[in-house]
Amino acid sequence: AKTPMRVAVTGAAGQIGYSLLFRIANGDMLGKDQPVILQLLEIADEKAQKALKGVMMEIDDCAFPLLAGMTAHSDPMTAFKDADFALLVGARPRGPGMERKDLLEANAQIFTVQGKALDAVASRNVKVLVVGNPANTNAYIAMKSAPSLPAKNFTAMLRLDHNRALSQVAAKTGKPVSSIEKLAVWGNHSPTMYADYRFATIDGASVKDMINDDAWNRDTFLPTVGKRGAAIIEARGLSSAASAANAAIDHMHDWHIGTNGKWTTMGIPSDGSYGIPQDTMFGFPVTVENGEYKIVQGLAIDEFSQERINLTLKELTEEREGVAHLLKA
Ligand code: NAX
Repeated sequence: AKTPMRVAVTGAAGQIGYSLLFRIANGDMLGKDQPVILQLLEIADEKAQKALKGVMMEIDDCAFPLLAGMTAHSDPMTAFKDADFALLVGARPRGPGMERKDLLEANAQIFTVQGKALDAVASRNVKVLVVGNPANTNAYIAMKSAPSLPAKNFTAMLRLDHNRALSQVAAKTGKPVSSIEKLAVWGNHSPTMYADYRFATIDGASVKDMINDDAWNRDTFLPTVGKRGAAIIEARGLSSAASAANAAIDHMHDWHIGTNGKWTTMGIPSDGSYGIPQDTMFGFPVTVENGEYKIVQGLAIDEFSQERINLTLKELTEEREGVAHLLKA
């Protein structure tokens, strides 16, 4: 039998946690032959810790054959100890009257502390996924706070946007989601993200030619994908949770297992590709092999796409500048 892998999850008693943990313990993330140990972090607050205990009771009651251990934590230094994977889901939500700047700063503090803790105690090969918003900038901060870990170990979740784009393209073309290849989402996990089906194919045929409607792309597709989170809050009264958990599972699964030559989207520190400044945590089309992602190179960027990429990059640059003073301290 395989040695158990340690999976740390923050915000474990939250909405996304409630969908995510059961799927990890069920083997959906690392494979049906891979035992896991869950190391769950919540804030020290008594109510949160009690809620976490309740979730753990339910996980116990599933009697998952792959679950080799499970611990509750309020300190990232113990929660991240020897972690092979870290899913940073917990974040500070925007409170009433809170400015974007305050939100960025509150989260910058959380992700500085967690980045330092990962740096100190996690496996040197830890694969980190930041889900908590603003996800790209939080991932950037954690990465910068963990100088002894390779920068490439830090990623941000764009997979929900990617999956949303897939399902919109499937609906528009009337083809199954599973037949769509070479789709990608560029940039920030925010309404500025640029979902790009210019290179996508279905059974080898060009999706762009099949749809052949630039107005639909600009006026329907991009706003639908970009504002999907808001549409779900409006409909459900709560933000997306099961679909977010599913995307986190997909992201980590593909990073660990590989994509078999197929494209997916990950938010990763830029290596300068496509003119995105080094270290910017940016959604790129990637393939994954042997646990290493690689940016798909050589894609033509037309004028419309360049404008979109510039817009989402500008937002990320502003977020990064907004927290720069905290990283120097
Ligand atoms: P919830 O508010 O239900 O849960 C968050 C949990 O995190 C709470 O239990 C809270 O106590 C905990 N928490 C807060 N600060 C913490 C800290 N410093 N250490 C450990 N735990 C901490 O939110 P939920 O709906 O689960 O969403 C979690 C995050 O995901 C939010 O920031 C949300 O904006 C973000 N999302 C990101 C998405 C993406 O695609 N990247 C999509 C879904 C989601 O909106």
